[in-house]
Amino acid sequence: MNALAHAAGGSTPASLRPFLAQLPDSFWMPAQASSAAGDVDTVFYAIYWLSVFFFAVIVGLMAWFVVRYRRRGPDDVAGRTPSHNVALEITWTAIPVIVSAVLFVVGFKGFLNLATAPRTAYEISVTGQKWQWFFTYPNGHVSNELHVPVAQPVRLTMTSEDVIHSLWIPAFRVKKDVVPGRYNRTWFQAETAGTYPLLCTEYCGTGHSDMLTSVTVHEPGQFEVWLDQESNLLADLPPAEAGAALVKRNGCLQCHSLDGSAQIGPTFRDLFGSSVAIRDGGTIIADENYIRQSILEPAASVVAGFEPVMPTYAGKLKDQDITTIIAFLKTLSGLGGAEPEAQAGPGPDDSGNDGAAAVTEVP
Ligand code: HEC
Ligand SMILES: [Cu+2]
Repeated sequence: MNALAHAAGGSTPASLRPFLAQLPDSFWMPAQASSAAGDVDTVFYAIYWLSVFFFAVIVGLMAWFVVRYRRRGPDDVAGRTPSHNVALEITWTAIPVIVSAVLFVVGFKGFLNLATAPRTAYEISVTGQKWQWFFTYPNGHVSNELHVPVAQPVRLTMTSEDVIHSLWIPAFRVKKDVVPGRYNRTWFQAETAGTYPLLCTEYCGTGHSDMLTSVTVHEPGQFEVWLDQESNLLADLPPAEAGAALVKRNGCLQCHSLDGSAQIGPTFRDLFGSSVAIRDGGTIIADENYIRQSILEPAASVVAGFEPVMPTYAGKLKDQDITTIIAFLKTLSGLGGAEPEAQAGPGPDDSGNDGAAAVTEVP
């Protein structure tokens, strides 16, 4: 498979299309794809059928009494009715107490189970950040989609860079808040290989709903193969292609375009080597150091006309990654030597590109 397509392919909406139709789903519920899903659904359906039962009994009796004891004429006077019945009152207190106690015990056991990962669990760190997820595997590999082995407990240790997020994998019946300044944990054991949606259920900010990605459960033995391949994927590619893959994979394109149009952030087209107007006044030549600083400390020099909303990638992108991204950005302004036609026809927002290029290009 083409390596670039491979790197980008997983995040296409196509992999999320079977949102409700991957395994045989029930009327209410997505597929049960984890070891906890069956228990969670049992409690759900117990509460559901209990509610249906009592709804039918109470509303049915009410309707029947309305008809049966209706006033039949002007002379129909209400008779004396008992105001007290100890046996009846004990019954209608005891039954709900027993029912809720049973539900509490079953629910609490499930809650403890979901909160306590087996000691042998495979650990993946999760970081929520406006507006995407980062999953870090024990070998240091970082991905935007979650990949896990089948039939093996996986613990997620989760924190947030900014606001409260909430990680939800409906098919696993797993949901937990991801809070800045602390580590929350959850775990699951996926039972059925496949791809399932993973989303953020925190809806207090504009972009949480964009935090829709997927969890891929690999067949036995395939997870290690995947991790190995992905971790070495970039090392095997020419730097500019590896940079292109990283830019896609890290969500840069949510805010930056490649075609010259300004989005939430400035376009990458013809950025390298240009002179950038800074909000606090002055201009900076977009050389390697400027790009590196923009990625690690975005607030250090904010581009005029844009808001300082870019998240820092410090700790997420290694120096090697940044070097490949720079190599990719060079190809977008014709300075990497890969696209001579870009040099011939610079973009409309080109600002002194050619002059700066000669000064800043470093072999
Ligand atoms: C949430 C939106 C967002 C994401 C995601 C994002 N950026 Fe940005 N970026 C911005 C904004 C807004 C600016 C302009 C304001 C500033 O300089 O901080 C910017 C500025 C930049 C600049 C300076 C651009 C210039 O014209 O001078 C570079 C380089 C850059 N980003 C690279 C990246 C890379 C690489 C990634 C991915 C690893 C990325 N950005 C992810 C929003 C984003
Ligand atoms: Cu979120």
